[in-house]
Amino acid sequence: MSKRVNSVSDNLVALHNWIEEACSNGAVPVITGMNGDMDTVGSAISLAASNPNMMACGLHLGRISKRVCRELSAPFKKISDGSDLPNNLGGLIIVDSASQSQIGIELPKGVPKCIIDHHESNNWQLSNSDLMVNMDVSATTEIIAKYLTKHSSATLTEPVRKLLLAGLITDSGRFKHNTKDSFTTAHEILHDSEIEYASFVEWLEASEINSSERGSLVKGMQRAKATESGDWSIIHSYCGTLEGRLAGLLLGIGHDISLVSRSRDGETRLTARASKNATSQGISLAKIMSDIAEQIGGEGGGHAGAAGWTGNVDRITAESSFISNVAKIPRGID
Ligand SMILES: [Mn+2]
Repeated sequence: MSKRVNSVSDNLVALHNWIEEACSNGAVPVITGMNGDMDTVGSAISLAASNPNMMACGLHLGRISKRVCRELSAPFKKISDGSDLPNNLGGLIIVDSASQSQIGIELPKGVPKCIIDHHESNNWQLSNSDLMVNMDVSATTEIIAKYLTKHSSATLTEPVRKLLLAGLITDSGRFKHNTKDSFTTAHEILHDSEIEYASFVEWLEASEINSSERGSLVKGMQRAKATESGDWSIIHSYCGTLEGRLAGLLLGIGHDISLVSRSRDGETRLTARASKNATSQGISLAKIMSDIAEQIGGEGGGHAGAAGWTGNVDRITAESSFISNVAKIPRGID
């Protein structure tokens, strides 16, 4: 049986108690999702800053996280499997990951774990000593920001605030698909800080896309095809890199949904984005991606407006499955 608590402050108290206990028993790695996006990395490093027994670690740093960590000198340990974790473990915290496969390493057995996440659904198996903190927020850094504000305000240094804000800005698509509560969290992060918001956003979004990547995005746009699927319009394409970026660019054209696929070594990955209009009228990409996993195998999930799937079928089969799942959803009135 897992410990489940409901209200935000109960969740934060439970989290605090879990952390205190785990850190008194040994080292507590804070493990990131393998995509290494700014939300998972920002969450891990900020939370780890609240106790010397915690350390942020993970398989990979994404493009933005890598630059942000370098420029803020934020401590992050790269690991390649479970044997890279310390021996005297007091617990394991996993941030912003809906399943063990999303962190990409095998976790040691019998160690209490705490999952801090905001995905709609998850595949974690919890035991008695485990804790799940799942909140309906726009970014996991929001949960960490709420936790630090309440239980460890001294941890909110300028670099920690920047990491939290960076995670919130990127996961909410620069405050385009967040709940109104995110503004309160953003205010709490910025309140009493020296951060100048506009320059911070500019710094965060400074593009480091090289010319071959730009070429690949242009090709991806040239290959794009528009299709109607039931009540919905979809624009889809494929590329070899930066699928999320391409999906975002394609959605800007104005379709309900954008879909980008990528195939490599027999593995196909789908990345999709949906407009706010589409999600409020019935589209949940998270649900579609997990339905695809049930139908053709692999693993899928995410959020209503941004989700992904990975599996071992060819690109055409995966795309067709996505398109036919979309066709089944009636367009509702929001
Ligand atoms: Mn996230």
